[in-house]
Amino acid sequence: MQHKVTVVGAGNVGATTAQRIAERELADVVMVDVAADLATGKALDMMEAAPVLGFNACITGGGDYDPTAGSDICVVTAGLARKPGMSRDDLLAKNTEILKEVVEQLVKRSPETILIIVTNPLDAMCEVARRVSGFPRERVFGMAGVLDSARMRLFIADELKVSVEDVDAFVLGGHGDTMVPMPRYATVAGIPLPQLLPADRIEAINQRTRDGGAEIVNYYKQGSAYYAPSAAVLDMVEAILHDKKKILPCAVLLQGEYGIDDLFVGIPVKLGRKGIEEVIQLRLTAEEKAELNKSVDAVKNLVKSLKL
Ligand code: TXD
Repeated sequence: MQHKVTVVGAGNVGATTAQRIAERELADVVMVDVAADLATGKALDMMEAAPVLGFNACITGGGDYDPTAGSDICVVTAGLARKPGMSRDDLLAKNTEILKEVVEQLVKRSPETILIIVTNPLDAMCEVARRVSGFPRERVFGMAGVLDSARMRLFIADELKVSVEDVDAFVLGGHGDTMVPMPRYATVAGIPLPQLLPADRIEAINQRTRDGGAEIVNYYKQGSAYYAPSAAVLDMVEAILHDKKKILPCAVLLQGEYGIDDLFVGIPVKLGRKGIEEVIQLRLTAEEKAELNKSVDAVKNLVKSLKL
């Protein structure tokens, strides 16, 4: 393949992401995990599907970072997943250590790569990756908004009994309980959502979106969502490798936009070959801005307690 994507963490999200990328023939994939045999085994298992499914991408896996050299994109999913009753923030200390080690290894071998962070707590882990890599914001950002928005789009489509393809929606803010669904900007075949549903139904969709991660955790008992998260990462990887200039909500380091400085926040951005090519500025109502500020405060508190 022309491109190489590294996925660190061969667990649920990492392995499913690797599989999706390879099956689409977007890039060769290198999986790295501290559980080296797990990564090696999953890579081989996926490759043994290649003759049946007919894809030509190569997937390898192990504990060594050397094969990651020269990666176009590195996706970081390494870390602990949430257990029931555990907040994303409980993961902070442990995953900071992991991120630090992983990002150091990656950027040593791929100094020009684009880092997509997936590990929770997402917005804080993006900040860890930024500090450790020293990368500009164009090349270090996080996946959360595409997933949260996909959930919102599904719930809208379900409510209105329409195709998911007709529904556009996005979510702003941190990837946590304070995320800000934006129904005013949601559309169904171009029709604004507030024209189609009463306020109480919209609020129910917003709340289910905020609780979307926990809803899955409660079913799985062990571990958290990975089918939709890996699909969301795929969307970002494809937008970058194909230079699509696609507008997707990502956790981006704001530098004055929305009156916020030096903090990772979920905002729609334009993704292309250079990574983040533009931060989209939306006009928010006073109420939306207040909600966003609440979400920003939650991220700020987390970042403040980072030990790095
Ligand atoms: O929207 C989002 N951003 C998210 C985030 C959506 C879903 C999952 N989200 C978070 O991603 C979740 O809370 C976790 O922090 C990560 C990974 O979730 P996953 O469900 O894939 O967790 P697993 O299955 O436990 O996999 C984690 C793997 C596992 O195989 C470990 O051995 C490995 O990470 N791991 C490491 N790999 C490399 N290096 C180090 N140090 C390391 N430590 C653990």
